[in-house]
Amino acid sequence: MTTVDSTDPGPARPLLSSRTLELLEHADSTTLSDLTALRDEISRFLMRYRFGVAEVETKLSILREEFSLVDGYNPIESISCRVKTMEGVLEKAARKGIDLDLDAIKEGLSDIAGVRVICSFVSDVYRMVDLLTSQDDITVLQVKDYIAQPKPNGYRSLHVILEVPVFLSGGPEPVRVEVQFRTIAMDFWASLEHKTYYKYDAQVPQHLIDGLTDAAETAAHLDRTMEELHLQVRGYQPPTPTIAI
Ligand code: 0O2
Repeated sequence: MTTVDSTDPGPARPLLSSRTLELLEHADSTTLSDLTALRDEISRFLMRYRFGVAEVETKLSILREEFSLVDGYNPIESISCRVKTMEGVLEKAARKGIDLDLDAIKEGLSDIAGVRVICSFVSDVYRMVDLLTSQDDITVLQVKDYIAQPKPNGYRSLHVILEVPVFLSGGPEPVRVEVQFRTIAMDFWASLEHKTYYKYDAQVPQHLIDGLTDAAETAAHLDRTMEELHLQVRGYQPPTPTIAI
C-alpha cells in the first residue's frame, strides 16, 4: 500500500521553461546582459506603480480609520489593489495599438496600477471621491461617472484616474493610478458580469445578457433602498409627501 504525504511538494518544477533554458544556453554574453538590463528596467517600471498604489491605499485607509474612530461609522467596506503583470501590460498595449516602448506605455495606459474601493452607500462613494481627490498632492486626470450614467449593459462604478507623487531617491515622480469606487451591490454585479463574459468568451447568450441588465436595475434599486433605510437609522426624516387637495 502506498501512503501519500500531503506535505510532499511532488517533483520539482523547473523555474524556466525548456524553451527559455534552451535559448539561454545558446545566448552569448551580450544577449545575456541585454536580457538582464531589460529585466531590471521592467522591475523598476512596475515598482513605481506598486508604490503609487501603496500611497493611494494609505490615504484611503487613513480616511477609513478616521471615520471609524470619530464617527463610529465606516463608509469603506474594503480596499483592494493590484498592479498589472508585465504580460498583462504588454497584452493591453498591443491590443490598444500602443508602441511596445515603456514611455509610450506609461503615457497610453492608465490602469497599470488599480485600486478598488467598495463603499457601503452611493453617498459614501461620492464623499470618498471628494475627500481623496481634494488632497493637495493628488492630480485628477479623468473622472468617469458610470453611476450617474451607467454603461448600456448596466455597469455602474465611479472611476478616477489620478496622479500621486512617489518620493524616490532621485526625487518625486508622479504615478498614474486608476481608482474604482463602487457599492457592494455594484461590485457583486460587476464580478458576476465579468465571470459571465470570461466563461462565454464574450459570446454570451442573449437571455443571460438580459438577465444581467435586469440584475443591474435590481442592484441600483437595492442601493437606493438601503441608502434610504440607512438615512432613517441615522436620524434623517424623509420629507412627508404633500397631499394635493
Ligand atoms: P481589469 O482586469 O478589471 O483591469 P480601457 O480599456 O481601460 O483603456 P475604458 O474601457 O474606456 O478603457 O475604461 P473604463 O470604462 O474606465 O473601464 C476600465 C475598467 O473598468 C475595466 O478594466 C473593468 O475593471 C471595469 N469595467 C468597465 N466596464 C465594465 C463592464 O461593463 N463590466 C465589468 N464587469 N467591468 C467593467 P479592464 O481593463 O477591462 O479589466
